[in-house]
Parts: sequence; structure tokens; C-alpha cells
Amino acid sequence: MTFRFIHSADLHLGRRFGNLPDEARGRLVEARHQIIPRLIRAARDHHARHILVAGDLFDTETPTDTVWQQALAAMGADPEVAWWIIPGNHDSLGAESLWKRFKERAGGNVHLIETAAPIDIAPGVVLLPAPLPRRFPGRDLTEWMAGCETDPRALRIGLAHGAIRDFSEDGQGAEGIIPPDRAQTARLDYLALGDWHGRIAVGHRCWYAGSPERDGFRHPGLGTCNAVTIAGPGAVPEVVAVETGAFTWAEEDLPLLPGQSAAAALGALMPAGPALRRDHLMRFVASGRATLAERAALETLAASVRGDFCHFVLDATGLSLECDATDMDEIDHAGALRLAAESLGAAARDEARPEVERRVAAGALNRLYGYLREDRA
Ligand SMILES: [Mn+2]
Repeated sequence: MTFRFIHSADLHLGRRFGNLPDEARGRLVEARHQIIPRLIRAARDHHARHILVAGDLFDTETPTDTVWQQALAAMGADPEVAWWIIPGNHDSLGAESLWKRFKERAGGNVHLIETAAPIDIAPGVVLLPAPLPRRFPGRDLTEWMAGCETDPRALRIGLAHGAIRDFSEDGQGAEGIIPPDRAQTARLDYLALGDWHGRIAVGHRCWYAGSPERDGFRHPGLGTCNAVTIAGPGAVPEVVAVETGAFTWAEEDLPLLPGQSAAAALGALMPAGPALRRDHLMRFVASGRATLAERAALETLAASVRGDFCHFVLDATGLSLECDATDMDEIDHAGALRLAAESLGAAARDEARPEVERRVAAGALNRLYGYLREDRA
């Protein structure tokens, strides 16, 4: 018997993205809702009837009614696909009011799992779940799986949420760590994990699926889920990534040297088509050195493309100033402005000064240069 299913986690429905501009926020919130039909489509394409959600379906214990009711409606749109959901640390069973209302309204294909006990989810397939009773359970909730006996002819699939080794999305670390060999010690055919928002294999039988719609620069690229096929008990699972995300997050280093066109270097790192940029959130971190003219060209390009992107950040605080004679001549050949520019340039280069003072001097010189160019344009 071959069993196929979708492994997802960390949908974080209702996440607000408060640190982003309004326009980007609205689009990202909507994209999170769209994950549900995308996961159903992934299940259909994979000929799977089951979607396993390894925690953090919701971002908080108190999502708005709009968020959870519309999530349930979307899950109910295809009653032939079953959802098996454990609460994670963001939406633990401590969210009593949410889960009570969720269960009352859920269709027959949506299963909220509240107890750590085996469930027959399909003929010959047993799910061993580890729902989080509260935000910080403080112990390894997968421990019971090792001692749980099931029919030896049945598949054993674990479902859990939390940190393994050093992988902890919220940086809590050691407490309640899931042993990296849990799939072996509990004789699991597959252990579906959530918590880490990137996609990563802990072994052939143990995966973090990652968030199906990425939510930050820490986990770049498009969100994915795992489409899993297991040929029978003991068979090594076949695991394929399916892209489910709408938005690409990318952070790029932009190391620069004088003489290099900073604007061309930035341009080379951007998606070529402006139509694609609309679904990109990009952050460029410039470092190294650039002349006043090169830096001005970089800022000009950044200002002109910013509106193409869902979100665009150019962080040039680590970019040092290289002042050459041409730059200075452009400011003025002599006189008060030239003197001011030279003294700012000297301050920016003076390694005896504290870093912050050098930055202020370089920033002032950049601004002076920019104003004069604007004035002459
Ligand atoms: Mn999470």
C-alpha cells in the first residue's frame, strides 16, 4: 500500500507584519489566507487526501473571527481532503476560546488534535500526534511515541512542533528539545515537524516542511510544503518540495569597491522583470567602499526601483566613503564649499575617530554632494 500526504506547518494565519508599510502588509496578510487553497491544490496534484499541519496554524491565540472563520471555510471547500492539525507554541491548546469555537464550526474533514494518542487516519495508517498543551510545555512531547505499540503492518507517522538541536524559530533553545533521532527511536516511517520556518531534513524520515508562505528574510525564497509518498512500513519516504508561496523574500549582500559601478552591481541582483518585482521583498546590505558619485548613483537607482517592489530596503550604513579628487572637484574647485567638503572627507577617513562620528561626517558629505548635483541638474 502506498500512502501519500502533504506535510505543512507554521501557516501563522492572521500575522500582521506590523513592521512593514501598509501596502505590503495588506498583500502579505491576504497571501497567508491563500495558503489554504494552495495546500489543497498541492494535495490534489499529489493525489493525496490528507494534509498534516505540524503546529502554528494561527499566529496568535486570539486571531480575529475573520481569520479563523475564513480559514475554516477555505478548508471546507474540498471536503475530500482531510486536515489533521496540532496546535503549536503560537496557538497552543491554552487558546481555549479559539479552539472551542473552531471545533464547533469545523466541517467533517477538519480534525483538531487535542490529545497525544494514536489516531487511525486512513486504513493501515496511524498518526502519532504531539499537540502543545501550552505555549512552553517544557518537556519533549514526542517521548510517548517510542512506547506506543501499533499494528506492525501499519504506517507510523509522527506529528510534532518544536525545536530540535539548535533549530528553534523563537530562539528558546534547549528546553523541550525533540531528539534528532526520534523517528528511529519511535519506529516512525515519517516525523512531520513544525516550528522552523525554513525547509530542512533532519534525516530521511524527519523533516521541517517550513512555512508555506515565508514571513521574513531569515528564510529566503518561496514558501513550500512537503509532498510525501511512503510505499509501505519501513520504506524510505519519497519527499518532494512543492512551492506554495506567493512572495519571495531575499536579502542580498552588495560588496562594493571604488571603480565598480555600484548601481550596476545592485541592478544585477534584482529580478529582471519589473512585473516579478511586485512579488518580491528585498533587502540589500551594501558594504565596502564607494565614491561619492558611485554612492549617489546607487541611491538614485534605489529610489527609482523602490516602487516596483512589494518591499525594498537598501541598507548602506556599512558602506564607507572613498573620496577622490574628481568628487571634490565636482563639489567645487576652491572656496568655502570645497573646504567644508575636504574637512568632512578627512573626518570620514580619520580612523582615530569613533565609528559613529566617521559615519556622520560621511553622511554629511554625501548630502552636500547630493544637494549640489541636484542644484546643478
Ligand atoms: Mn511558527
